Amino acid sequence: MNIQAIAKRTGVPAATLRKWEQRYGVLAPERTEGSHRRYSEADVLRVEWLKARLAEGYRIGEAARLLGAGDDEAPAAAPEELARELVDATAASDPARAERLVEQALTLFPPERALDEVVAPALFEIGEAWARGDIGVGQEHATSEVVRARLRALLDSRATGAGARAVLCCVAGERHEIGLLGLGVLLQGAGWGVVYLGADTPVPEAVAIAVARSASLLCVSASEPALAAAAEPDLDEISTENGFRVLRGGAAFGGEPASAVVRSLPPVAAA
Ligand code: B12
Repeated sequence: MNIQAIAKRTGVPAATLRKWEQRYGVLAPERTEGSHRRYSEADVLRVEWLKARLAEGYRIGEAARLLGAGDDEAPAAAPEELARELVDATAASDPARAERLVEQALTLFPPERALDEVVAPALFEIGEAWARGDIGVGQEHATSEVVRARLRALLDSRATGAGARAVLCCVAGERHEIGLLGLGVLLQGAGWGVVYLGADTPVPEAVAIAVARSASLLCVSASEPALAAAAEPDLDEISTENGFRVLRGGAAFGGEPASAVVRSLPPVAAA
């Protein structure tokens, strides 16, 4: 689209868009042969994101820095580019940059896309690089912790949803909780009240909380096959009389993406 079209879509005047591009480097539209600017949908998202920051009281220079448009850092827009940069930031031991990239992904894209197209592929690649010995466990921890903290901050335990509640936990011994946190964010976005118990939770403890909170859903995550197998007897024992459904997920339970599972759930009012 041309500059008039993006100005109309976003409500930001054309002159301001040119200034943001020239002074702050937050937009990099392609040029036609006649040198006219051509903007993409990703540019629209960036402009809307910047507008939202200005409405919160940020100055444009500060917002541009948050977006990663520093002196030597061209702004990244496509999810696969952000994923690649997150792997690079990990290999370069730069958690501040990793944090900016995760923030960028979660603000520029809806949570499903940020999780499926940035966070999950980047962490997968980081795990592969760790297994090959190309990156150290400290570098992996630094980025995982940035992601974990950011997703945890998005979960609001006061948001009780439309009445339907989901209790989320990892099985006993299981410390891989990022997938479960992503699931929590998506469930919350779909209107569920999320009770997040996190890593390493014995199944009977989670069941007791699900009963006490009258939950409709108990979501259990496992990445390590041995830990999933150890939890199976307790999971099999859960009575349907408790009134909640049990969802198993994570690599050791088939690894279906949380986004697909959340999409397949009935609307929350009916749950
Ligand atoms: C980050 C990470 C860690 C962190 C976790 C930090 C945290 N707070 O979560 C720490 C450092 C703790 C860790 C520890 C270990 N890790 Co680790 N880790 C990873 C890594 C790099 C990323 C995992 C991740 O977060 N992925 C992103 C999320 C989004 O994906 P996901 O978990 O699969 O979740 C998706 C779906 O499965 C689904 N989902 C998940 N849960 C649920 C639940 C429900 C109900 C539903 C519906 C869906 C769902 O939704 C998500 C996507 O939408 C992977 C690399 C890889 N290739 O996976 C290795 C990896 C999983 N780890 C591995 C290993 C070996 C370990 C350790 C044994 C290392 C060690 N020697 O100590 C320990 C085990 C710790 C334990 N007891 O759990 C291996 C596992 C090999 C195996 N057994 O198959 C991997 C594959 C690395 C590798 N390439 O070898 N790890």
